[in-house]
Amino acid sequence: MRTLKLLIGVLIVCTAININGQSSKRSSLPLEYGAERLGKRTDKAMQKWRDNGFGQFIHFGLYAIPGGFWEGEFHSFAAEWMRAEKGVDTDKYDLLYKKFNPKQLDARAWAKQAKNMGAKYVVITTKHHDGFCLWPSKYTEHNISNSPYKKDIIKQVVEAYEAEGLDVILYFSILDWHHPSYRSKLETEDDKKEFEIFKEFTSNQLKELLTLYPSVKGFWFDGTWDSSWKDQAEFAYKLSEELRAMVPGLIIGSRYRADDNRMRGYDSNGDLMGDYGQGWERNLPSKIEDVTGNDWECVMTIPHNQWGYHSDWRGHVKDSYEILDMLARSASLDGNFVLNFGPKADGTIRIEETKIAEEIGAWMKVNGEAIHNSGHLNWEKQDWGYYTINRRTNKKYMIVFNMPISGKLRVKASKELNISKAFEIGNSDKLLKLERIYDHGEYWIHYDNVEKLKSPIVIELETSINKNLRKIENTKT
Ligand code: JFZ
Repeated sequence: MRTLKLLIGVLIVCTAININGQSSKRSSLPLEYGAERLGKRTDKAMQKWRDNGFGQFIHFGLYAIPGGFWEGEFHSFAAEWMRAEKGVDTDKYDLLYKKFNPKQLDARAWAKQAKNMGAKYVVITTKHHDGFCLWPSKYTEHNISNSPYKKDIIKQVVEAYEAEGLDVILYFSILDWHHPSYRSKLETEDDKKEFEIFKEFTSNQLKELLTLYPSVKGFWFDGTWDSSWKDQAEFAYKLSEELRAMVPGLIIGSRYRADDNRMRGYDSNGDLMGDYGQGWERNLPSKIEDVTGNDWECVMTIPHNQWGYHSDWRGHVKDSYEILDMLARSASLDGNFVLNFGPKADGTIRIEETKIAEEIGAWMKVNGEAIHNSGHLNWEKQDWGYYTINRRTNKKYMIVFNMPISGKLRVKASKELNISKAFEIGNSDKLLKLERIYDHGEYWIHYDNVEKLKSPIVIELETSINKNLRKIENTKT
């Protein structure tokens, strides 16, 4: 009897420890295919991705030919979705490959433009939902080598961008409207049989891409929302392991796969799957808590919602300052920002995008150090803009988008630091007036050129350890 009591007692204690142990970590349903890890990856490849900060997206494919108009009719929805639009004959659409001939494509010009814009990586569509491949895939006829253009576009892009020192990430849509074995739902035995064929095709294509372009840094997966794919937790997980083994350091975002319970993005325990949050599409977090301690990336269009080329951008089209604001906000919240370009069917980049790339580039040339390698500084946010801190140099920046008409900028630093100097980036000779509100870590910076201001400025702050802090803390009690 006594031993039984003892046993029960021990059991209760153990259970309590177990419960406590778990609750201090997270809710933890046992998952075979949940998050790969908790928290950020710490390896060099991921560090590089994080430090890159700013990328370019390219959506290029057959959809550039209709460019938002099907047989003369305007379609307002995303141009790259044309094949799925009402009234579009899919057989006719698929025959567009016979006209795909971007003769003026100059991948080196694209790469130079991206570099001058300040981008450090590119994400390029190898295959979008329409299934047309920009590389000569062995596994489908529906690829670039059967077009009049013939030449491998992915190879050109990889070579050109890498020659300019940019990293390349391959966009790949799992969803494939062209492949006969693709199914969105697996309702019958036949569906399941066909989808097995499709899974093998997908695996083959992904391995083919890494074999042909082993220098790429990752995959940007899309088209993973159908229930047929959500059923494939084990397959998808194992496939990603095979791909990671082929290219050490390979980066895969959270949009790739589902867990044991068909949850995507975050697994059933609420933990991020993949290496970074991929859910910030045309949308940005507003505070650091929103990103739950993970790496993340925002992908953004210049017009409202057009990724592929649309010849008639209607509605609000963002200007370069709006885009820079989003880029700065992303850096300030520890995320990457990727700006989309949709080249024309001839392979050139439209004038509106070129203008934006040049304007952003001009600003980045002066101020890029506040973006690249830079991340969150945990000082209380002020209405004038964003703080960033350079992870390499520890330099602190104020990216000022909303300069008050008074030119007076409030700064609430952490009490551990003194701000000793404030100056506009690249102008360290001309110190800005710095008013210190004694002992509160609070400052006012006076910017006296407000009427001449033409674009957002970056103010660099020099700080030193506040030696008086102990004294201050002691006098408080
Ligand atoms: C997808 C594609 O359908 C689209 O054509 C484009 O390639 C874009 C980058 O990705 O669209 C999505 C995917 C996910 C969300 C929204 C649009 N989402 O998670 O909100």
